[in-house]
Amino acid sequence: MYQHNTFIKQNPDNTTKSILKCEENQKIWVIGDVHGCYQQFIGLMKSPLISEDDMVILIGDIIDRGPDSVKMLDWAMENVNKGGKYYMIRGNHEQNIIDDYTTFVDKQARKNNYRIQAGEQPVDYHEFSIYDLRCQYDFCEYMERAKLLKVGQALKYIEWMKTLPLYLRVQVPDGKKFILAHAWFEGKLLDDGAVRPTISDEDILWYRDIDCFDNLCKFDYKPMEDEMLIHGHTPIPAIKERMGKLAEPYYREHSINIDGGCFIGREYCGRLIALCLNNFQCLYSSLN
Ligand SMILES: [Mn+2]
Repeated sequence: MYQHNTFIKQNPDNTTKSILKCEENQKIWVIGDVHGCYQQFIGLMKSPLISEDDMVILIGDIIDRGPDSVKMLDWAMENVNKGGKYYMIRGNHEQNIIDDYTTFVDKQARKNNYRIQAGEQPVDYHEFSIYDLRCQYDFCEYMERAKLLKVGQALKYIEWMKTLPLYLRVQVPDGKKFILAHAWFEGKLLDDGAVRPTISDEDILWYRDIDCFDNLCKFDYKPMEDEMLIHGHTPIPAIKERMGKLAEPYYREHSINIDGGCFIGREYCGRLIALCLNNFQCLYSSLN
């Protein structure tokens, strides 16, 4: 079941006017789905091509599948939105945990109400096992591995994930604008320069442009023409025409997929991608 109540609305009209701009000498790098591949991510960040003043934006899904979800979360909480260098948008994997937690709290709060009505003491459900969150992916296993065994210990991560926006607009010095969203975006540019999404929050996080045979399919949704869409979500090595080739960004007319499928490993053609929006230069993780 999908919960919409936890989504961030940029404002009551659901429009976004703000655009993240970089300085003349600054570059903007966008990083594809990291999925717990902390080593590859840190390796990529050490590249001399990413200068100290550049901006780095993570496209969502930093957790699950790969080996180091909790390390990646600790890193992101420490760095994202601090000092204007690192930014991140929300992926469907972050959303899943937010939803699992919301469902859990609703249920436990209801049970506590019954207890109170029956004259019993409410229980502190944050003391419950992390597995009571019934995560759809493998977040609980990663928490257990990091010896974070109680729901309460996941709370700081979940609250932080709730602060991540669903999409971001950015602009490079030559004036080119981009929309960054985890899976897809379709929107309308309004007269006052604001953008309003014309697809659901769910589609922004989940939409896939390949069919069940891994063929690219026609868009149900057209990306905006004035602001190129940068997205992740669908591992490029899974796209039929790219199978057997080391992952590189997938360019379409108004969109670029940068999910290199890092977690599947290099032997299956996965690697982490960093794309520079100023000049479309690419960097790749080199670890297995
Ligand atoms: Mn992903």
